[in-house]
Amino acid sequence: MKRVLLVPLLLVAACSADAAVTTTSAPAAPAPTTAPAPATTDSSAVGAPVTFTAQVWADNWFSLYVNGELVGEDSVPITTERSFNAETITFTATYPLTIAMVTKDFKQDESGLEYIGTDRQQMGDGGFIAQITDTSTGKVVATTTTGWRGLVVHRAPLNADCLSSADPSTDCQHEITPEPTDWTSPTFDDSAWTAAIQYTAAEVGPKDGYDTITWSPAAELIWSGDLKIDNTILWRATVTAG
Ligand SMILES: [Ca+2]
Ligand SMILES: [Ca+2]
Repeated sequence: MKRVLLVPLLLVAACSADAAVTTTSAPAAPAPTTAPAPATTDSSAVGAPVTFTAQVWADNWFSLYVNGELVGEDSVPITTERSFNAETITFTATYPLTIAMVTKDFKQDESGLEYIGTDRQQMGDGGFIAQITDTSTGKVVATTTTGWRGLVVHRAPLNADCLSSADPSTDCQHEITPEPTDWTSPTFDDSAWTAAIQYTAAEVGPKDGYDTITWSPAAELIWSGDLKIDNTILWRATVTAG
């Protein structure tokens, strides 16, 4: 009787050993997932640093990040009335470039309106255009296009009937979306962001400074889906080669 019982016990032991081998080999599987990390690290280290110029015209204000670092911002404060001006920012970086920008249409407060309390009380509108030139080749390597992706983080007013309110700061509704963590980073996933919309010069009405720059034919005036209600937008674009 005892010999009969021993056989199944040995079989169980053998099976357990096999399972153990399979299990211990599993932790080795994550090894391939470490492969993308060096690729990302390499991308910012490979190649000699290049000097670029970024030319930007924004209604009304912008800041510019490259590969996760702030490289410049609009020198005219957004609180300046009619803060229309073009900027040229010089920076050094290595390809590929992850371009990230904040653009802001002026709003007097969370109502989204401007000239509050005057006969010009209104929704202001936005729009911007940018191009980046590789100074080692003189070529424009990036321009604003509908290939840029944006995330609207401030919308107001959500109720247009507050436009004529005597107290828009109370009556106008707004929506704020928190800025995602590390959204300027090359590794940030912006696949859920929405594609930029191209607008005509007639729609945006570009003003002072716009005509002082020779824009590439590829550079488009862009914004998100609503020039007036979308007040603050985060943008991302990638430049893979010089
Ligand atoms: Ca504006
Ligand atoms: Ca606005």
